[in-house]
Amino acid sequence: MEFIVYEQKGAYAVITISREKALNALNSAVLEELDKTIDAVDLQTVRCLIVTGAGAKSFVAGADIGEMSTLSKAEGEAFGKKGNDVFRKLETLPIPVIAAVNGFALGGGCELSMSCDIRICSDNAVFGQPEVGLGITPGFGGTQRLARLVGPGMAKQMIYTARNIKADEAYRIGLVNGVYPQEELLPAAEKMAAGIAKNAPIAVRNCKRAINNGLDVDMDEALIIEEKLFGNCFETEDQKYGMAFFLDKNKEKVKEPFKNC
Ligand code: DAK
Repeated sequence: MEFIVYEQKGAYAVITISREKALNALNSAVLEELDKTIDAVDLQTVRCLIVTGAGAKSFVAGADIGEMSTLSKAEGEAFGKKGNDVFRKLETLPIPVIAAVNGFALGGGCELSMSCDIRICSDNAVFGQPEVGLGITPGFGGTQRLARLVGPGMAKQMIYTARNIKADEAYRIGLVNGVYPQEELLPAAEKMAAGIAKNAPIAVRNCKRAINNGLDVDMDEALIIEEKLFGNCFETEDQKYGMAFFLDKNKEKVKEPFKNC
């Protein structure tokens, strides 16, 4: 891999997009490598994933404008599909994904962060969808995911004006869950990932599915999705162990790690 660093740290793993000289902009090669890296995540042992960018300046400064500038209509569609497919793969990955946004998250970078379950950022982070200033629309799901995350009014304002927002504003509108000094960002993401990884993995996965799938349908259908995934937990060893541990009044007993089965 030239542009992706993948590191598994116990029960969680970190994907670092590493094309620092172009502020980690996404060209076809980066997207291809990201795709292969996601496919290779060992879902038996990795219970949470972190996505971040290399360096202290940028998460991802968007799709590669140089590469895009010469695309034909057909090539543009193929490029858009590649990005959409990779981002959707991340969004529907069974395990939770945390975006640790360590600087610029513009265009495709903002869209990449929005395909993750949770976003936290450094205090120098900048978010924006600058596409209309380049003569295009957001093409990696920005019109859809931003409106779902921050509401249509705020999403429309950000997209129509192409105005970038800083970390504090991203926090205020609910685009990110927390803001940290740069050097504390990755440790905070890792602490969160380790905390998630400690919980019953099948239950966590079912929560992700219930929330994601439920948001696409009406409340009656959504509650049925939840019921089925709730019921599914009762076929797991982890549910039996988790509840038995709670009911066991022996305070000396130490909780064992969940077995993922
Ligand atoms: N693409 C390519 N190179 C980029 C880049 C980008 N998005 N962003 C930065 N770079 C490169 C710069 O060209 C520069 O390269 P050198 O000149 O050193 O070779 C290097 O990174 C450092 O950048 P700057 O010198 O500009 O650094 P500054 O600190 O002065 O400025 C900046 C940082 C982030 C404010 C600035 O670089 C900037 O405005 N970058 C562009 C941000 C942007 O507009 N991003 C959105 C791209 S549009 C589609 C699907 C998706 C998309 C499109 C179509 N289809 C469905 C077909 C997505 C579109 C986008 O993401």
